[in-house]
Amino acid sequence: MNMSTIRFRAVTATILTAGMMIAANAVQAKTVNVTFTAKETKVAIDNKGTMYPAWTFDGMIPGKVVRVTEGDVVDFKLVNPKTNKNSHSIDFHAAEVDVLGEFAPVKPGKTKHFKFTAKRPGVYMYHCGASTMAQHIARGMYGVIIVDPKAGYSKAFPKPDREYVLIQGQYFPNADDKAAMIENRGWAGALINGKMFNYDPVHDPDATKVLVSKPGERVRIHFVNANINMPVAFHPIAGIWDRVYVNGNARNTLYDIQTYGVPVAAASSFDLVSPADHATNNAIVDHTMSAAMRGAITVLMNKPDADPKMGRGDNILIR
Ligand SMILES: [Cu+2]
Repeated sequence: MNMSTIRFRAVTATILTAGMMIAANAVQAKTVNVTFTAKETKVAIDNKGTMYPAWTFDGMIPGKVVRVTEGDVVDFKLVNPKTNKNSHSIDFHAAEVDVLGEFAPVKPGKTKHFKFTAKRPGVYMYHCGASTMAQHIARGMYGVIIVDPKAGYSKAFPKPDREYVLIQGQYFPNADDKAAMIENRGWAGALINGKMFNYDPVHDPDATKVLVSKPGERVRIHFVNANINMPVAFHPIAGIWDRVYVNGNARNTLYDIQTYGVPVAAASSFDLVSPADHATNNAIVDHTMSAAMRGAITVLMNKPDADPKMGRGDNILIR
């Protein structure tokens, strides 16, 4: 057997292996059914229960967490009940489709149905894109879709001990002033998962929830900037980001970062590993002071008796 034969055989083997891998992945890929119902309804935007005339997906700010695996087909339906006053739409940043097709506005009484394949792993914003978009996002129509890599966890992308979703938005008390939203005037609060100081009993006596982990655990925060006009300076007070996965993708990993800038409509994943030998606390903030002091502070308590259910399964976005 001469060298060119060996090379030919090696190439053939590689092609066969690649073909088998594609076949295996095709079997694994699944269809995930997701339905959102647009709801124009009042929701609490602080821990006191101050009500706001929101526009939402399914009555919640943010909408539900959508989680799929790279290669999956998302079979999506948007229902806009005829009781609503406005058209609404969906814009999944994880979808590569037609802005005038899949993402087109849906009138009250109509339903939109389409499919897309989540081809690229990462953490992506979704939002309503109906006009005026600034108002539809400011009033609460946004959320996150996580596309886990089909390769799974690895040394380059270690399995976290806990995961949390934090989505930041801007609160405009005058829900009808579209010009103010576009020009960034009059915003009065920074919402974390829909509420100012949602997980910060230090600054808000009405706050009852915090994030928790055990000392030394790897905590992965999936962070989305759903602001209208403000970039976010994402920083863990009393800690350092062990890794930042830009866009939530391990191909884009940064190490040992104090503060990472997240532009509007972007998302990234952040690993924090607390000291293993004693209990500590972190305050995860938008270090932009106008946002921090208006609500963008989240307490993470790292203590031995941390609730094992927190930061796992359905408890990654704490309502
Ligand atoms: Cu909308």
